[in-house]
Amino acid sequence: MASKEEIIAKAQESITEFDADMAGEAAKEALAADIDPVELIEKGFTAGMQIVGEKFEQGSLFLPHVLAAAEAMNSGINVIKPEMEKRKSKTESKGIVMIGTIEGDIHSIGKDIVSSMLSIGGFDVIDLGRDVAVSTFVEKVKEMKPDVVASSALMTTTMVTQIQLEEQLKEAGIRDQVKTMIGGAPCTQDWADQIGADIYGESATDAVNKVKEVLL
Ligand code: B12
Repeated sequence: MASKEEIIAKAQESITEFDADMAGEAAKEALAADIDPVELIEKGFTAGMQIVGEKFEQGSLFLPHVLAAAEAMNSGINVIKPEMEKRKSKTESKGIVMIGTIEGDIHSIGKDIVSSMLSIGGFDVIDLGRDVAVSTFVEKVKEMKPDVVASSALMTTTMVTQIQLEEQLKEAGIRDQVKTMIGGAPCTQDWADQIGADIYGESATDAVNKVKEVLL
């Protein structure tokens, strides 16, 4: 049987080789070898996507490659999702987190990972999907009263819309009833401070730790 390092390397390679079948296989092998799904995602799939992202930025890979890498990532994650669900804390819900990718932005991979990790961490997660209108965030917060509303932004052009979310929650008179969390590659703690968001999460693990700090 392949070692843990080999399986994680295979997961990474499946993304950089845009190979959805290989990603599924690596995920199955990881489950069989009892490798922590969180580690497989972070050190395998996400690390692979980072390499693809860098090559895309340097101009040595193009959009179809990125799309194929994203598909490979999804097929790997789909294999381990049921296992992650099983590991979900069986204790009472630690709180409700509503999450979505902000209006105008269709990047969903990072948001999906954050959402899975929060769910494993024992939170009830309401995932609104991607390209979620600010008005939808606000309506859903009114209706479902989550403890945290989290927005993901992967582009400098869409992170500015996180300001509108802060403002529209204030206009609706519900800003003090919910904590706001932001994340996604261009976001920083500075940005969170500037726009008045309560929590900034750098990664999925960081998001879970910070939500725990604030709510528990
Ligand atoms: C994959 C990808 C795509 C895929 C997305 C598939 C999908 N279903 O998500 C596709 C091919 C569809 C795509 C499309 C586009 N993309 Co694109 N894409 C990427 C790429 C390569 C990787 C992003 C990714 O998934 N990373 C892996 C995940 C795991 O990491 P992550 O998202 O950062 O998430 C982690 C943390 O940030 C954090 N996190 C994420 N969300 C949240 C939320 C919260 C609340 C918290 C706490 C934490 C958190 O936790 C996650 C896990 O640890 C990046 C490059 C890069 N280096 O980021 C470009 C990038 C984001 N894309 C870019 C662009 C320009 C586009 C397009 C406009 C391209 C085009 N010309 O058509 C379109 C966007 C259209 C739109 N309206 O949104 C630019 C954005 C530049 C900018 N303005 O800032 C980037 C930076 C590439 C570049 N340098 O040009 N893209």
